[in-house]
Amino acid sequence: MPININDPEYTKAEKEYYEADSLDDKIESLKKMISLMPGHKGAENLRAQLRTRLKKLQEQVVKNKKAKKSSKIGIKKEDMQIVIVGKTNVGKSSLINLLTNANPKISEIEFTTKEPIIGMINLEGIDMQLIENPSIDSSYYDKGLTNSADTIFLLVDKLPQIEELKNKVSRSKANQIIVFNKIDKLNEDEKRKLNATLKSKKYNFVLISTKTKENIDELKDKLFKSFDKIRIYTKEPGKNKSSKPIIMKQDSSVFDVAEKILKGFSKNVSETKIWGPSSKFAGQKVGLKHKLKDLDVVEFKTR
Ligand SMILES: Nc1nc2c(ncn2[C@@H]2O[C@H](COP(=O)(O)OP(=O)(O)OP(=O)(O)O)[C@@H](O)[C@H]2O)c(=O)[nH]1
Ligand SMILES: [Mg+2]
Repeated sequence: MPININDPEYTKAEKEYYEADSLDDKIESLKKMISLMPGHKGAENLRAQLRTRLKKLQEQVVKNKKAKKSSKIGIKKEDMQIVIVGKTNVGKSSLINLLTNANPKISEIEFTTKEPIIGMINLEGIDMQLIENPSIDSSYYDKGLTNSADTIFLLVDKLPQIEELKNKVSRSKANQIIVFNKIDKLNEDEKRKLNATLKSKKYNFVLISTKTKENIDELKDKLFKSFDKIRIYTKEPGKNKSSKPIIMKQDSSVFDVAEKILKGFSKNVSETKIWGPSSKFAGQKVGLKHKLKDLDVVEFKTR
């Protein structure tokens, strides 16, 4: 039978418990609640219930720690980590399933994912991990995972969720991409309006559907851009550009690319021509200090 506890301290702890957005905070407030419980017999049942809940949360902490450890195994230094954050049922598992080799359970039942799901994806030659963080409004959510990400997808299927998520991840320094899912449910007019609203807020966003695979390429493109890397094609005089770009840091110069592909022999370069976004015209001759942009093509003539 539910009992009424009139202690304002207890009520405060209980409120903290329900509002806590991390496991640690939940455990703290639950411990406080237990310590503030009245000692009489009528409260025995409730006390037992709270203790069971506490035990479950503590077990989850151990599990999450294990999952986190395994998520770090085998990551090469240049690898990137993307974490999907969102409320339950927005399609986090569906997105992992679509983009990576992982096959998590997808279901209309709430809180299906109870521990982080890790999938691998290779984008433009960069290996990266895409991780589903369990629903942000559940005790399975792992704040640390979000905070260590390079980029986070704030995955939503309704507008008000955006501000809610943004508030909850305010401590993370990761790049943020708002991914609005399930647009297959909207008609053209609704899509246009949604697009205009998100634009007016100056969000970095993309509208997708994991069901129809709409705009998934745009999502990948936005993801690549969030890493602050640029793709540079190289070419030899009289030949076509390389089929695969080399990946360089943002703000790299012609010198950096020459050093990388000529393995330190940039002094052998006698002439450099460029095509693409950083050139004033196709085939422009530039010096070694010239700063490159994403998708430039660089041609080196060596002596
Ligand atoms: N119409 C439509 N339904 C979708 C789309 N993406 C996912 N769903 C459905 O939404 C429900 C939830 O999908 P999940 O991928 O399991 O969602 P989740 O965010 O991982 O949910 P939890 O792990 O339970 O928090 C499932 O019934 C999916 O089939 C979409 O693009 N369009
Ligand atoms: Mg899931």
